[in-house]
Amino acid sequence: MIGHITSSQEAIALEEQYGAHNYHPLPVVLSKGEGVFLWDVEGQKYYDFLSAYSAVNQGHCHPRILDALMEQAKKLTLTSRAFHNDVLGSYEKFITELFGYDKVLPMNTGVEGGETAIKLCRKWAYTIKKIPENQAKIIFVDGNFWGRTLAAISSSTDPQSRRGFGPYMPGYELIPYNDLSALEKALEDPHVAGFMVEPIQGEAGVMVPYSGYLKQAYALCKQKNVLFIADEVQTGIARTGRLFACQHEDFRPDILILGKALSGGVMPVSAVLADDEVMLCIHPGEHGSTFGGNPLACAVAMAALQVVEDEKLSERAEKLGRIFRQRMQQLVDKSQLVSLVRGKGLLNAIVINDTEDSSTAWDICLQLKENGLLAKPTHGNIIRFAPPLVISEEQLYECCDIIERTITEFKKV
Ligand code: IF1
Repeated sequence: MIGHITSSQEAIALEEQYGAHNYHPLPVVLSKGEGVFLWDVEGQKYYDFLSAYSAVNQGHCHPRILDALMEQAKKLTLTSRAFHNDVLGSYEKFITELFGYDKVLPMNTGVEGGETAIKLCRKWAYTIKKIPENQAKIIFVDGNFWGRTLAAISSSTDPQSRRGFGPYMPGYELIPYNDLSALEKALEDPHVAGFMVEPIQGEAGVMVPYSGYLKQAYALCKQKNVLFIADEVQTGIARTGRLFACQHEDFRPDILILGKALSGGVMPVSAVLADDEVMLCIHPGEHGSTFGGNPLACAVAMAALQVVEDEKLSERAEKLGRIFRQRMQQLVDKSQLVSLVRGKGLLNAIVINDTEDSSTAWDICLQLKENGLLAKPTHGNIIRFAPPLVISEEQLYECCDIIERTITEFKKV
């Protein structure tokens, strides 16, 4: 095979030499994935507890999703939207009925979903709410993360994401997360068009708002004719124990953004769902992308969503997530090193009790890797644990044993 890698060391050296240095990965080089497992170049097997940031909820290389990919790939992969294709309409019907919206705007990456949602919100503001042109404001919360484009980092409160990339997108306002009075105050401004928020903040460290925050925030937005935009790129597709996380509080966001596991991790597929009043504010030629809604992505996404339904991945995430947090709570109770566990469904994190040295979480992840489990810290001393939702109960217990043993035996170097 062209450029066949024969050792992890060789792979890392090539990336160091020829690739941009925009990541600092854990020192492991993966070459095979199946279900909850990954294998490195040397054949070492690992449990995947990151799931590519919740993009492989259905497990690596799910056979039904791969079959859909290969079947469609042999027929037609891309037409652009200059022409119709014979898969898009069926996919649009399927996903809008599954999630309960009038329409979908198909894109590719999660951040394109966010950009699409903000364009829809602004267009709705000028067309329907009659906010003066170029005066629409979007409210975001501290700790938000919705991607790496200039519009996305313009709302970021994380210096690493934001610093050195100015000037920034105007028309944004930041308020504290999980603080309804701050939202109520911000909504007094008649030029506010939308409030965009992750139901659980993934990158910020699996920050779970208090029960009722999301629903009450939605109610405040409704009172002020402001669109509630849910960024469910990471929390959606069964990850938190529901098809999408807002369902925990029984409300429908005005705009729902999906990505990542929408394709089961086989290719970038994202989607923005909304009802006609919002969606029809964008007219032909005002938005889109070369690959948005391509037949390959549509076929893959339908299979990926069908797997979520048929394998009851939401119910599994709910049940196994409770078991996981119970086990981690036992660890919190007896270990000095872990101060708390938090999460919903199978999106969880532990907080490492070491404020001085933020490398402790990293060192623990290195040890977890040696013990056969792959995870990565988010900001500071927080380790996110998010296995594929197809993990079995026995495998989950085995992984809890690995985590407990690693933490208990951990010695700072
Ligand atoms: C990286 C973080 C996670 C997301 C939410 C939109 C997007 C993401 C809630 C954009 C993407 C990815 C990006 C990836 C690592 C990962 C990540 F660490 F960056 F922050 F998951 F937490 N909304 N998150 O989490 O989707 O355009 O990437 O498809 O940039 O390193 P995307």
